[in-house]
Amino acid sequence: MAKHAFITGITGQDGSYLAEFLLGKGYEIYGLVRRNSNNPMIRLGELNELKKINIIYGNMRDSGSIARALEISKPDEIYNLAAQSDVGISFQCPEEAAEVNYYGLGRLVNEAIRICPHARIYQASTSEMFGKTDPPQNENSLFQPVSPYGQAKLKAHEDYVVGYRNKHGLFICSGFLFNHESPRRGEHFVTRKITISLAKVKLGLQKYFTLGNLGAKRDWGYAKDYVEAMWLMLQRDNPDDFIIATGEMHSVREFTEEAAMFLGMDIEWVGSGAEEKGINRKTKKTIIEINPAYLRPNEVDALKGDFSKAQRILGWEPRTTFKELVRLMTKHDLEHIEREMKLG
Ligand code: NAP
Ligand code: F7E
Repeated sequence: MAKHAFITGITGQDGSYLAEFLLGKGYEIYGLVRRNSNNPMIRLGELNELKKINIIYGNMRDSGSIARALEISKPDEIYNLAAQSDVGISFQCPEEAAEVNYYGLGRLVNEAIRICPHARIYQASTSEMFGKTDPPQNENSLFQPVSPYGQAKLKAHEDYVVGYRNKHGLFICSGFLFNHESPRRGEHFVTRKITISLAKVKLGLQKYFTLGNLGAKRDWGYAKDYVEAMWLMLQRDNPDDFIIATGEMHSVREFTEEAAMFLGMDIEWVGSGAEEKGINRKTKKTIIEINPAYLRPNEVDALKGDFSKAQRILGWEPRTTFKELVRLMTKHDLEHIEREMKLG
């Protein structure tokens, strides 16, 4: 009989890749979808097998809806991917970060203990929990989050992953995933913003765009590679926590240069601080400016994950290099925008 997987956050970037991956493994998929004023199925629409996914309306802020979803789905495995996942926005809406990212997991695990106590649970933890700790970060590194997002995720990990594993013997694992991107990444995250904006500059649809902190360094991997690690964690005999990363670190500036290079634009940086500009060396036109509105009240400077435990125990390793990731995202956005232009 097919195993049942219940995925919260199925309409997000990771949810869509995970659903695709688990369908390939023969799972029956149930996804929690919240009411939205627009079409929440945009990413899932890319999947040919969308009709095979059982959609259940609900919300991580509503225990009753979570209980109903668990009763309907009868899951063997639960993947908790739902979150207010935008770090910058979490400074402006800290209560939402706590409500969804911390209390949301609390509602889910408490209902799971009652309704499906044998279900195995994956929790989407994050490199943001390491915050100010110097790279490379591993499973034993100090947690020093600096944003309401990172703080809510850390408390969720401490109380409901480590806490409920010890107190209730729950099979629950945290994946400390470092930044992972794709053509399905939300358009406000810096990588996707860069690839879309540069493609529009290249096609003459806009003259320039603005960024915040060009010096921030991240460990960027490909989302499609990372969802397999979530599944692998739930196939083991015992629950445990794992870093999932590439072990490479690049700055926002480097990401921008690489994407521009793919589009045939060589960037020269002039000026400093808020006055810095990125200039197309050939045309001498400014294509990037700094907008202080994108600077955060508190920033995580540098993240680079040591994924050796996952490699050793799960047999997992990243398959896509930084260069390949930047190129596949930029190519996708260029072709997508060109297609839209042709359609008028
Ligand atoms: P995403 O694209 O922003 O997706 C978030 C999902 O959560 C969406 O499906 C969203 O629904 C749903 N959601 C938000 N609030 C909800 C609520 N109150 N009730 C029910 N659903 C709600 O995020 P992602 O990049 O796929 O990330 C997946 C998970 O991994 C998140 O928990 C994130 O914090 C974590 N994470 C991500 C990264 C990364 O680099 N991508 C790294 C580490 C950890 P709508 O579609 O309706 O908005
Ligand atoms: O920012 C800098 C910004 O918003 C990356 C989430 O998936 O990964 C993600 O969080 C860096 C930061 O991702 C702009 O200051 C510069 O230093 O793409 P981001 P994030 O904050 O790292 C972690 C692991 C998660 O768990 C989160 O859910 O880029 N930056 N200029 C900018 N960032 C944005 N968004 N926009 C800019 O214009």
